[in-house]
Amino acid sequence: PATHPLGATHPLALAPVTGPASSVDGFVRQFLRNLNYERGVPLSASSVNDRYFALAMTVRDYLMARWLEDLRRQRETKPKGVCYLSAEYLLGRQLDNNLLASGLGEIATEAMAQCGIDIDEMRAQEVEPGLGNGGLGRLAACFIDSLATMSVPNVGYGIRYEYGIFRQTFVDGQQVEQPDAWLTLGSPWEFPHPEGARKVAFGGHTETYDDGGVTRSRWVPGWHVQAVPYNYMVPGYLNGRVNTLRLWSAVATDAFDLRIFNSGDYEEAVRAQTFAENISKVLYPEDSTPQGKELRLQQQYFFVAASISDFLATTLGDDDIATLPDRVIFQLNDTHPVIAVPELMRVLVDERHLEWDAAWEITKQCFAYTCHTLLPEALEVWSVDLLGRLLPRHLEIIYRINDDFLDEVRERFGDDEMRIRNMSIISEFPERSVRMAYLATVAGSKVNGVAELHSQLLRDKVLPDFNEFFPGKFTNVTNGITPRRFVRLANPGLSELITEAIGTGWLTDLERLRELESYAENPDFRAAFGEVKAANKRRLNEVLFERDGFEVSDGHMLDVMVKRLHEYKRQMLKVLHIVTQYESITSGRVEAADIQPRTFIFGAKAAPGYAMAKRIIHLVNAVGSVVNADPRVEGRLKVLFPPNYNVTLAERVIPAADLSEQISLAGKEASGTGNMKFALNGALTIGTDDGANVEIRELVGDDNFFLFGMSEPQVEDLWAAGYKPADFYQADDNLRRAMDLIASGAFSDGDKSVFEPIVSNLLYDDRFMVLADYSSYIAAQARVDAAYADTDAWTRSAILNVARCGFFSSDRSMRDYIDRIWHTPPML
Ligand code: NBX
Repeated sequence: PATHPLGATHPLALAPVTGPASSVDGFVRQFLRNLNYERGVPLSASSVNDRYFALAMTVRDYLMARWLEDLRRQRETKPKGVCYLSAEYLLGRQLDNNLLASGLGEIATEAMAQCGIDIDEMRAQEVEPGLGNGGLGRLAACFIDSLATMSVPNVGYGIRYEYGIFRQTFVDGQQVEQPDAWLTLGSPWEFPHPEGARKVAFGGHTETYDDGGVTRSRWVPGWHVQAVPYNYMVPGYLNGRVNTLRLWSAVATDAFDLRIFNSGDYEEAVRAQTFAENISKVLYPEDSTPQGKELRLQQQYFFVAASISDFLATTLGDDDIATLPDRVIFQLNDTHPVIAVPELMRVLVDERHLEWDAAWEITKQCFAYTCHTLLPEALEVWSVDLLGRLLPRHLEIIYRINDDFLDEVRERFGDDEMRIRNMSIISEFPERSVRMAYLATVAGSKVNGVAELHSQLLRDKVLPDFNEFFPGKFTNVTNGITPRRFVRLANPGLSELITEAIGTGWLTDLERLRELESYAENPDFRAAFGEVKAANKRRLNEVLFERDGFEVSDGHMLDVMVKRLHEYKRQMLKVLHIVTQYESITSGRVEAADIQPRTFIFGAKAAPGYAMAKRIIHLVNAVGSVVNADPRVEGRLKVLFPPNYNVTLAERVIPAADLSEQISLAGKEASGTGNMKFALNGALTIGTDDGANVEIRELVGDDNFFLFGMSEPQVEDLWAAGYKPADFYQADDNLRRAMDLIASGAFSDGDKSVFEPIVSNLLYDDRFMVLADYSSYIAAQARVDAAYADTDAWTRSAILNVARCGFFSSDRSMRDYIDRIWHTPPML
């Protein structure tokens, strides 16, 4: 019998197309087959969506044999794999990514041309799956790309939200959220498997029972939902590997449904169905500030319970449960999936009847935890009341874990009640609740921060008692980004230039960018590099004109700040800089001709309930309207705020940028990953000594980085000394003028009340010390202006940024996780 990867035993059942046989003719044939037989339309009557689907399916077909082959080999060789548990995956568009990974880009373009189809129109048809808020979700997407590229067995587990991150629009400069109905036209990339559904329980009560002389606990749930898996291919870059992303969708169970339906209560039946399906309905748009909502806990438990059950059923199968740590490591992407810890304990103890201690030994080896924050308000807690209602058995298990843990603490440190209180997984104030980060730390084999500084602060400031108690548990893995999407796809011009200079290996070995260092001294290379940047600006202008009607000025420095709107990230500092420039020119103290022409680009969504963030968005738009309409600064200052910043827009904006704004208060940004994307695309950074900025600056050198602001220890000292922002306002004329201009109503048609809360907050509270860092920031911006005037020297620095940032490949991050945390060798 044939041993074709598709498993065909009949010679005629061989796959129609496979990798090596790929040709333009073959691609056209398969495309038309998909259009006719899968979409059910002839080419002549096909819609753009039909053609997009048929194209995507054709790419899928090429990857399919590899996918099945990888799954078969994994079943056979039983390697240890990584199950990445993440409530968010901010994937971005898939078509180009999958064309690149499969090496089909040129063939597909030619095949479409032969069919009279513009492949760019196909690209534009794809709605990006925005199943994440920002950095944390995008990091997960980069990591699964790298694992596939490195041939490491991995399943990414998450939630198939029907609505992703909201679509942002502006009405009179204010954010208005629209639902992101990304599935309306269907998605060609997903494979639903209703037969693989897992049943997830909620509510009810617990009881003990006698099991042949052994007293056991069990959970008697109150209700269930079905978790239906949708599989997505995660192809490695040109290596013939395809991993899996498995996202769960909630549907009502038949039983639940039918019972009520048969009782004649139609409305109640439909209500029950709606209730169940709400669980995967929408992504929570809060980034960094958890809301403690019941539905959110339902989402968390829903996807981790389904994932663990799925792994045990489909991968561990009948193998001895004690071998679980040899087969899997569950990586917890922040605390959102931490309920997986008591869930695995419940399965091991209640269902598989392991002794508690044996189960705990297994569980500890199977988890590791990544923390992505330092903000105390971002550390997730669940009230015992809510948790006990929704997951009563899990609450009991958490109490037992805590009791055992605190016993150990007492054994080591004696009855140090203060320490016990501080380390307890259960906190008593302001209400009795479970500290999920503590639970993750106690259970995880390792705990990591996401940049050197962050990991250090985690050890020293956030979890010092745990660091003392668990020596060696804490480690750092600095974040990274995938160079396939964020350099090769986003910046084809630069990619070509790099490949011409140093050959092709750099995309999977990003440290090789070092070889570009000598090219920084080559005038021809600098000229070509400058031309690529100029071309990227034109590409951006096209998109901004098309999507937002913006007219962009030529020859401007592009100064870009794109990231979620959060006070700690300090978009307000950027606003104060712009207002200062504007005020100093319009008041005649500075000649417009004396400053570098700049276009400021913002991109930022605010959580819908975050009032201050929304006000800041309003202010940015208001400043933009006034500045852009004022002839006195025409050709010198421009402010653009395209709405709905997302991965697709990032891919256009970042390669065009000259200046990358990374200006958080030191000690607040865990890492940042946008900072890495900008540097690798040849922007210079103006930034604080925060997150991964620290490592970027160390690598690119002080001459190629604009550092400003207080260091983290200086921030601490100023707090300790008693920070009075008004003193800074009084002491700095420029700052006073900028603040006064905002307060005067100059950007709100004379209405002083509109932005008063922003001004007051800065003057009398200013948690993130915007005013304290203002003068240092303005001085750094003057250095930026001076440096930009020497175009050639600027370009040289930009090239050195690219050459020296290979460290920030997510392939390197994955290697660090593998070596220090996972111990999962690649499959050969
Ligand atoms: O994670 C971000 C950090 O702020 C960045 O510094 C870091 O680079 C990035 C990747 O490590 N955190 C983040 O994006 N958090 C969330 O998105 C988030 C989402 C939901 C939620 C809490 C946080 N409930």
